[in-house]
Amino acid sequence: PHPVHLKDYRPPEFLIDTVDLRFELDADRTRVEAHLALRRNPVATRGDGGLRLDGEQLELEAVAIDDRPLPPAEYRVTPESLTIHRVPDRFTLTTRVTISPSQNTALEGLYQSGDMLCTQCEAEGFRRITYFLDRPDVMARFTTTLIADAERYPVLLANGNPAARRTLDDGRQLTRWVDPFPKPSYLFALIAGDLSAIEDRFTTASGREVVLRIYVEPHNLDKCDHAMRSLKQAMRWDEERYGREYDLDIFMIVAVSHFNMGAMENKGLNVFNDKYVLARSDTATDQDFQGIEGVIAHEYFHNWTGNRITCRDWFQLSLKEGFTVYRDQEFSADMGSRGVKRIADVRLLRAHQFAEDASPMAHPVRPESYIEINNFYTTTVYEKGAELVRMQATLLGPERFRRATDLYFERHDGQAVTTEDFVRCMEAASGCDLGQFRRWYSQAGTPVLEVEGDYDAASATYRLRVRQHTPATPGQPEKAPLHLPLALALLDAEGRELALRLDGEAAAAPAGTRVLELREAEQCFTFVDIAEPPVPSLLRGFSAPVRLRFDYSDAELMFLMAHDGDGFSRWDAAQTLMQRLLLRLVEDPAAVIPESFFAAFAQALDDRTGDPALLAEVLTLPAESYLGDQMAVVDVDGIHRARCALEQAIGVRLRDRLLAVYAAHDDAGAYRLTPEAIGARALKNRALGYLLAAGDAEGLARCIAQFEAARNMTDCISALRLLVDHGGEAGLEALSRFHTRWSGEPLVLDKWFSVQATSPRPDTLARVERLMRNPDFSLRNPNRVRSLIGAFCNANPVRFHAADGSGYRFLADRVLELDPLNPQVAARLMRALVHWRRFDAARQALMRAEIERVLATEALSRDLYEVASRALE
Ligand code: HT7
Ligand code: ZN
Repeated sequence: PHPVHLKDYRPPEFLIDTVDLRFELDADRTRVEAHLALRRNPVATRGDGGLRLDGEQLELEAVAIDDRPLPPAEYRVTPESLTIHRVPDRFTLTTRVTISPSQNTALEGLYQSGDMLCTQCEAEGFRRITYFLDRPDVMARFTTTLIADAERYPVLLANGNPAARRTLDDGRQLTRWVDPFPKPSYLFALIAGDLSAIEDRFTTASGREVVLRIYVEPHNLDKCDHAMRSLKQAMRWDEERYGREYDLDIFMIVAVSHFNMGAMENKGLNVFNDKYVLARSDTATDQDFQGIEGVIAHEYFHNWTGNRITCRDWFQLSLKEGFTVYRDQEFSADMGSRGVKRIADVRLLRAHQFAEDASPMAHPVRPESYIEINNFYTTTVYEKGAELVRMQATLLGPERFRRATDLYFERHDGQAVTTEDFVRCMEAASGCDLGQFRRWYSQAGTPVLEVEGDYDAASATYRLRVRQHTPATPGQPEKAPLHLPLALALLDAEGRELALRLDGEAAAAPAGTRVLELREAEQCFTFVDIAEPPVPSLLRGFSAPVRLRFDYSDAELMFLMAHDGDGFSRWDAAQTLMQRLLLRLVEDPAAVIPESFFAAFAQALDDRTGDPALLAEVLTLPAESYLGDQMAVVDVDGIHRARCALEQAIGVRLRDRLLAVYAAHDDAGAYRLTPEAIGARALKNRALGYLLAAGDAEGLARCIAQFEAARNMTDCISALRLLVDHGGEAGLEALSRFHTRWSGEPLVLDKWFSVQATSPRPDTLARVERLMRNPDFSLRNPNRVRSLIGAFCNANPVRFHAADGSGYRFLADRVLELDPLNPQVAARLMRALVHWRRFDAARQALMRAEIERVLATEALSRDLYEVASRALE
């Protein structure tokens, strides 16, 4: 397979003004007739006079230009294209093809999910529906006519506003949708099914009425309220924070059970993995509810950042994804607890994006080449991309950032643009020079900031020396210094923030957080009038996506953990402290856990005034994978042992406090989804976790009682997980009861699979293999694949990395089985092996052998080939 390069981008030779699509829908054989109004692009260089359209897995029946049917000599069909040898400068092209949704297991293009038909076109799925210029810089106005059996598919949806509906003479139903906004083909969508909807209305800031509908299978109608609430909140928020109104008469969301990713922002018709729509307090956890709020908002926000203004080419993916993730993060921060949201986002970034940067898959936020674009929907493009927008917002400040986004929306509405266009707007509206900042888009890798602090009592100054460097990544051995905001405060002995004045400045800035701008490989900042040695609170709010090194003493970390006014930094201090202790225990299992650590933990547990959600985060040990990321060679077993030992020690030493915290936050009342109630559940379940890790009998009794009495899924699944990991027979009994109770709810069954797949019990792989044969398991459902195979390989390090290589063999076998069915999901699973160089020699050899075995297999998909081959680079 050949790579595509950013440097080869050329404007399209033809543009498409309008698209008229007519579908005769049938699960086995759907006919698609397309009328495209094409014209030569005046700004493109003229080619050989012909027209090449993308098309895959299409059976071509007829092709005509301006109604003249073309004989086969005038065109050529390959498995990937239709080329018409000679075309006029302006013409209408008609094609008729047939496709088979029921045979489409890749879930790209038009496919069957349960009993309904649905589409997924991003990035290049539209070419599996009809011949087209399937690239994002070709924006056209679409009209879609859907014809289908009225009983099987009473609901027929497409993008835009409804325009017609009638019954045909043969009894079939016809529905027409017109989308007045030009859009790229990847935003096309249609749905056909026997669906029910909840309906609401939204009045936009300028007074237009919009109908809102969420379509689901009828039995799920009672699980849509949270999604609808989230949608309305997102619509209001986008008006208030960005001045963005919705633009069609109707906004629709459809939940489908078979879906490769989370959701898709098709114009006016968002299609969702049902996991991100359906929630009732007894079936969905607090995390599920928060996930729905975030994803509903994310897809809605795409209407402006992605749809009205789209990407020129797929290298610019972060233009829409980075910005939209930033927007959804800020939305969720405003809806709930800002500090806790930031912690969750940074946890994700450090766990996945930093690891990606340290792997052979490392790439810049704007990649330079790809074989299969589906492999570049990565945490670097999404989450690091969001950090780049966040840093620009920090550097500009809120007012100038708002002016810059206003300019972006005004200047580029209706266009397909680049990340460069975005940065230009940031500069033009603010006067900031972001010349050096642009490097963040093209330079891969996680920068390291090494900071040293030096207090001089005689001159009452505090000097910070900051050095930055970025480790080499594949294909980028040399790195240049980056422009970044370093937010910090200096704290006095009571934890108060000092007023800061840099040497040479006329006046001190008010006490609080101050943002320094870094540009050089090494920079010094001298603060004056500092009466006593301060404790620096660095990288507040995680102001830049870097690894910070500062040689804090344990006592300083405990001080920050207790006193830092920035919630994020308080959590981060606790993480660093626990990480340090855990890594010491990995080196030396007999190392003594200092009394001061238990004291700090106890002090945190005793704090009844703070935000329980934040406290739950502070009291959470760093994940095994994150600890591994801090080691030169990941010691899988040592890390697991150390983490279990520390959990157990906390459970034993702080037993009474943990029981008290549990009792204080065990709310038997009605389920509420407030930040306080969510925080209380998180905290009590954290406390319970430590008690069970310590084998505490009373803790176990509480856990069993919680499982039996739970009326919400958060408490139920927390208890189930603890019982499976620590409860012996009680765990087996609980699993069986859980399965019986929830056998009719696929999303809840996914949890049942995951809990078993992520258990550190020694027999987990055997159990996972057994579960593969369970009648509820299917390789054709991506949610099920992720809940069993994905969970085992990505969230159970100690069992996946078993020293005998059984986990690696299991993964490679599953990937090879899955690849012919669904390459996108297979390639994603394969990523669990790409970090092979981080492990000891024996594991490296075993992982490498499995990657080689995959690569040696014939007829691999482009998706899987690219991941497997890059893994060995
Ligand atoms: N823009 C979407 C990305 C996407 C996708 C979604 C579902 C299935 C396959 C997909 N390929 C790419 C999702 C988003 O970021 O909003
Ligand atoms: Zn997105």
